[in-house]
Amino acid sequence: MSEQDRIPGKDSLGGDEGRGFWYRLRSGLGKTRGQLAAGVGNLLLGEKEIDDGVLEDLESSLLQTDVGMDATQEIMQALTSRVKRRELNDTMALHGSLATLLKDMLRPLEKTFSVAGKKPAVVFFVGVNGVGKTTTIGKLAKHLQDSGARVLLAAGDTFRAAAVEQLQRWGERNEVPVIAQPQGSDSASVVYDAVQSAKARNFDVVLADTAGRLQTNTNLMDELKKIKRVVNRLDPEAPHEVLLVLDAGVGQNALSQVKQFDEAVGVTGLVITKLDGTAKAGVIFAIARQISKPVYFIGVGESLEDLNPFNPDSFVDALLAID
Ligand SMILES: Nc1nc2c(ncn2[C@@H]2O[C@H](COP(=O)(O)OP(=O)(O)OP(=O)(O)O)[C@@H](O)[C@H]2O)c(=O)[nH]1
Ligand SMILES: [Mg+2]
Repeated sequence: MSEQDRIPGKDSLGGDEGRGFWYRLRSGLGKTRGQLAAGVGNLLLGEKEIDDGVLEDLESSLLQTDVGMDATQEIMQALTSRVKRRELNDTMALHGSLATLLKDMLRPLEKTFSVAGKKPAVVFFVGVNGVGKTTTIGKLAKHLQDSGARVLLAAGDTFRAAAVEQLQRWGERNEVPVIAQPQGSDSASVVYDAVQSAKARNFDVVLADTAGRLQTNTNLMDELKKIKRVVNRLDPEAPHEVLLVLDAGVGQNALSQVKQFDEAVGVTGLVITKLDGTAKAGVIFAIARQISKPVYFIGVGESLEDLNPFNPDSFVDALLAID
C-alpha cells in the first residue's frame, strides 16, 4: 500500500491537493486531537478491555473539546448500549465505532458550495469581529478562480480602519478586481456598485465583505439588512448565499451568533475558521446537533491553502488519527 492509499478521504479531496490538505487538516486539528488523546489514549493503544473507566474518560474528553452535553450524551448512549450488547469487545473496536458515530453526526452538515448558474452569484460574508471573514474571502477567491470562475470582490467593510486595504491586498495577490470606496462610505452602496459592475462586466461571482459586528448590536444588524435590501433591487434572488463565519474557539456562543444573524439576513451556510488555534474543535459536533445549516468550508490556518470544503470523513479521521 502506498502512502497515498492510506490517506483517509483522499478520493473526495483528490490527488496531491487532497494529500496536502489532509496533512494540514491533521496538523491543524492537532490541539484538539491532543486534548482528546489525553483522556482516551488507552482507546488508541491496542486492544484492551472496555470498562467503565474507559467510557468515563471518553465522556470527559469529549466534553473538554466542546462537543457539548447533548452530542456527548448521544454518543455515549450509543456506545454504551453497543458495549452492553457485547458488540464491541475491545478498545480498538470502540475507536472504530466512535469514528463511525462521529462521521454520521457530521454528515448532515456536508454540502457542496456552488455558484453555478447565477450570473453573478452574490455571496455575503457576515460575522462578529475578527472571525476571519476577509481572510476567507481572500482564500475562497483563489479557490473559485482556480475552478474557472470570474470573481469580483466588494469591500463592504467601510467601517474598520484598513479593512479596504486588507481586501485590496488579497485582490492583488489573486489578481481579482476589488470594488471599493473610501472608509466611512455607505457599505450598501459599495456592495450595490459591485453587483452592478459584475452584471455589466459578466462576472460569475461577487464575494462581499462586511464589517464585523456583534449579533446583539441592533443598529449594526439593521445595516446588514439594508445591504441585503439594496442588492435585492438589482436581483430579487440576491444574495444567493449568506455565509456566517464562525471562529471555532467561540464555544457555545456560536449558537447565538447563528440565530441572530439568521434572523437578520437569512444565513445559508457556515464557514468555521481557526480550527487549528483551539483544542475545542469538538464544537462542530455541538453545531451539528443544534444547527441545521451546512458547513461549506473550514479553515485550519492562515495560508491560502488552509481553507477547504468540509468533509466529515476526513475531519473525523484527522481528529482521531493516532499520532
Ligand atoms: N490560525 C488561523 N487564523 C486565521 C484563520 N482564518 C483567519 N485567521 C486569522 O484571523 C485574523 C482575523 O482575520 P480577518 O479575516 O481579518 O477577520 P475578519 O472577520 O475579517 O475581521 P474584522 O473585519 O475585523 O471583523 C487574521 O490574522 C487571520 O489571518 C484560520 O483558519 N486559522
Ligand atoms: Mg474583515
